[in-house]
Amino acid sequence: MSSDSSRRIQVPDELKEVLLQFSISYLVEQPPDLIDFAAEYFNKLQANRPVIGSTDNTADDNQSVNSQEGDAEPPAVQSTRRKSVFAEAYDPEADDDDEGATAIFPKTDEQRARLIESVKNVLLFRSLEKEQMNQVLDAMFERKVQPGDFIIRQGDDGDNFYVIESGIYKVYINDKHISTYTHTGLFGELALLYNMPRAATVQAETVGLLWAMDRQTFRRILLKSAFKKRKMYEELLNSVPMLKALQNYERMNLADALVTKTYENGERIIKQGDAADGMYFIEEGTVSVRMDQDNDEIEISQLGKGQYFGELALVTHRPRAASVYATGGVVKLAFLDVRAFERLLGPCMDIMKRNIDDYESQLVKIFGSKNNITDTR
Ligand code: 1OR
Ligand code: 1OR
Repeated sequence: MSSDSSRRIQVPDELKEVLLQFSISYLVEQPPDLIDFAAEYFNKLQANRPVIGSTDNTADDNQSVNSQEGDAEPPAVQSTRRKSVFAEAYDPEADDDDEGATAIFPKTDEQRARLIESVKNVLLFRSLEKEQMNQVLDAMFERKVQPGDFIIRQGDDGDNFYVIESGIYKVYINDKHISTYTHTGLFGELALLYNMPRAATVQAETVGLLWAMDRQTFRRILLKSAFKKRKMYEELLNSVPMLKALQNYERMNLADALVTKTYENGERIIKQGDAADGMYFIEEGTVSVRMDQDNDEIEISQLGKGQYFGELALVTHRPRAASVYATGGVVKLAFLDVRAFERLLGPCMDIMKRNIDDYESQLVKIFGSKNNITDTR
């Protein structure tokens, strides 16, 4: 980089994370035009900024992977060194051995707790579903390091990706010290992401603990999951009539903001009277909507795949108007938190309000009177 050997480049974690997220978005989307894609990506990131970079963000906001359906071409992330970075385009369909054997490294409860703590702030992991997260946690293994150990050598083939639990690690490029990790962060992802030789050498300065993940797991689960999640929500969101009011682009934004939650048969998802934290789209299964009535609950509606609920309290800023339970087996929901709701569903507001008017007329039919569910509108 610089010929001035006294100059040390500190690489902020945020920069790495942002570039990594961007790269993954690019790889999973493979848009035809890189620059258009990048412009749109970073504009969106900026528009969603209130949460970016603040100390403790919620998963969905931090996770702004990206949107836009195809337009773009080859990129230039880290263009100073990896010119052919995207030569090997990621083809998740060709990578269809993902259900195959992923290594499992048994862990004690204590180890698992430490691992969870270590990966808590890794954005890349936040887009994982519970199931995938578990696979990833299972596949990670602990590595103790001693001062002076070389974890990665520049130019080698990429084997593992590392999350730091503790220790100080120095990064060298062409024997020049360019940055240091102190007890936090991740490294070794670039070679796996781009299928390129290691870009730098990483050496432990102190004793330390790392959590490693092999290349296959990284690509099969982390990279592939981002792609799959997008596809999955794309289909779900295309099947929700209300969301036709959104542009494709906006729907993809929405897909990025969703978090999958699963509930067992009979489990309560929403409790009438509670404050609202978000709304739900039904990916799989059915739910029963019930209202309190004379110390009992009566079912007022059943909802299934492609339908949504929990929007009413967000629109009216009132407590939950009804309780909602999982019925008929496991229910898989896509949860949208209130902040993302307000940011992303503006164009659907009129439709939601019309549907809410329907609730009111149903209410009159069922209970013979208005039950105050929407009267603050
Ligand atoms: P890797 O798999 O290539 C070496 O193995 C790792 O060092 C690399 O992934 C990153 O995780 C980490 N350039 C390249 N790799 C870096 C850098 C870096 N800093 C840390 N690593 N920098 C110099 C860029 C010219 C700093 C980033 C701006
Ligand atoms: P929420 O945030 O108030 C409960 O949490 C959710 O149940 C509510 O949003 C709606 O999404 C959903 N009346 C009120 N809420 C209903 C109704 C409903 N149906 C589903 N929800 N009615 C049923 C209309 C077929 C009218 C009341 C009888």
